[in-house]
Amino acid sequence: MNKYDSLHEETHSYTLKQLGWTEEYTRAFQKYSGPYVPGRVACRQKTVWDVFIDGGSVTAGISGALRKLGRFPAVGDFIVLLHQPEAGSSTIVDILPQKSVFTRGTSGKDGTDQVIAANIDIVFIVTAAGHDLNARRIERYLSIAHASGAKPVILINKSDLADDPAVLTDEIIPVASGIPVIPMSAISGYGLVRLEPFLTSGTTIVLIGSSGVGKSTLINRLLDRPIQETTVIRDYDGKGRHTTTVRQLFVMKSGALMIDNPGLQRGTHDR
Ligand SMILES: Nc1nc2c(ncn2[C@@H]2O[C@H](COP(=O)(O)OP(=O)(O)OP(=O)(O)O)[C@@H](O)[C@H]2O)c(=O)[nH]1
Ligand SMILES: [Mg+2]
Repeated sequence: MNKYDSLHEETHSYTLKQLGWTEEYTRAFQKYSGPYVPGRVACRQKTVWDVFIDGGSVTAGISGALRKLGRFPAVGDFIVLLHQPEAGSSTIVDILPQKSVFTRGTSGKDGTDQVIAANIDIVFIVTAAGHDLNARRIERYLSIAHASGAKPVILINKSDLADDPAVLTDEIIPVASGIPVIPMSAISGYGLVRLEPFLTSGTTIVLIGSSGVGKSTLINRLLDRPIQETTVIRDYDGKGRHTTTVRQLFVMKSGALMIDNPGLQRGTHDR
């Protein structure tokens, strides 16, 4: 056994196709056979990755070769896994070509963009009624979303706190250049019906936005499993607020795949 031994193995009923796998990935995977299986990264811990495979999930490490190249799989990446359950070991040995890469938009110390998630179809830019609602901030998120190649949609959450939810969109529509702007409430359910066209099976959606706008609350509402499933990845900060600390991919009731994110920093130029 090596130090990247599988830490645990769980079963679920999702096929790779339900996890967003397409013919393109089948072609890219063709050169692998034998003990290799394809998978999709659901969560990156510090040095291990939670990976969905056909019908189950495993915790895996990465090969020395990937590590040397600095190629660390991101949430949403489709990967090649050297899966040897009899040896209790699972190692990610390759990352399949990415259809889109969603980055923070700023370069890291080593000059590489910080990848938020890979293979994203739609970006839900989440803001909320109240002090987070700001056209400059939305413009900044839109430029990151456009650079990724994924389709953006703007959600104005907590519309239950506004006297007139329709008015919430007034400041945002002028900067949205035709992109849908949807006032909604993850708590009351207002406007959720307008999300349904985007929540199709196998579609991958990443949620971005400031801390506290309700990204995790929305995911909890749309999840196919009980809310408790998400509590393990959320910290309680003692002030009555939950904060996401780990980026993670979840499967929704509708079959859509949603990636929850820790809140992004509010930019200094937003106001
Ligand atoms: N009134 C109201 N409160 C909401 C709504 N959605 C979320 N909240 C509340 O807003 C707070 C923050 O919600 P979270 O879902 O943890 O926010 P988040 O965007 O995931 O925050 P981070 O994980 O820190 O990025 C919680 O107290 C929620 O109950 C809503 O539609 N209406
Ligand atoms: Mg959260």
